[in-house]
Amino acid sequence: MAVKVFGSPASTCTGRVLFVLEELGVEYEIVPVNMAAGEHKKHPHLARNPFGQIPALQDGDLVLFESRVITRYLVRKYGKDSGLLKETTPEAAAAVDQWMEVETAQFSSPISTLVFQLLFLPVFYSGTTDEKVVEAELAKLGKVLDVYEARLSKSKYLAGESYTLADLHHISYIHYFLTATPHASFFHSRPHVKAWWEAISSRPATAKVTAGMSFK
Ligand code: GS8
Repeated sequence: MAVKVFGSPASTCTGRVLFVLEELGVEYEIVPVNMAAGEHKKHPHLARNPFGQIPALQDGDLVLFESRVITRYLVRKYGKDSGLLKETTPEAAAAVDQWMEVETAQFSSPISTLVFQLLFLPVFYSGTTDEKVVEAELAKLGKVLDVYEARLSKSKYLAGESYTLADLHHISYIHYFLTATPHASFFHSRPHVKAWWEAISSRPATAKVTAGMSFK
């Protein structure tokens, strides 16, 4: 039976789950949750995610929420040998854990705020971008990307020489940041970050999912 993903292919967090399913070649079905109609805040979705957010995953009797937890589950269940978590030695696994944590703790906040201010707010909520917030978050993102530039000058991917979930977790927001904001130079002006993005965005699994990630 195919795995069910409750969400929307255009959503950043749903995308995170779809990238892994495509990487692993796991059969899946997307069950749309109509956020405009508030379906995410109602039964039956609240039984899947009590916080009323997308995505959620159903695999047989198991129901899970939190996209970064779902990705790890999928690798452990369907892709032990994929190298996406490098659970071969404690040291290799720690490198993946460290950069996954950096994505959550350092990278996600500024880039998601920027994508919200520059794309979601004007497009969905007819709001006005707050330029002061944009300026402050761009400064924070720049500092994070300086650390990435230094790291990626030493290894091709964040956790070493092979692609892992640490890289994959970044894709959704970078995709929207580059396609829907005027600040692509933040990534393109840092040569190692640029090469890293080119490597991860050109993977067939990435390209297949990002083709469906658009709000236009
Ligand atoms: C965040 C989910 C989330 O913010 C995860 O799964 O990684 N930490 C969680 N989902 C957004 C859509 S962005 O893809 C959402 O459901 N927003 C509606 C809301 O919060 O009401």
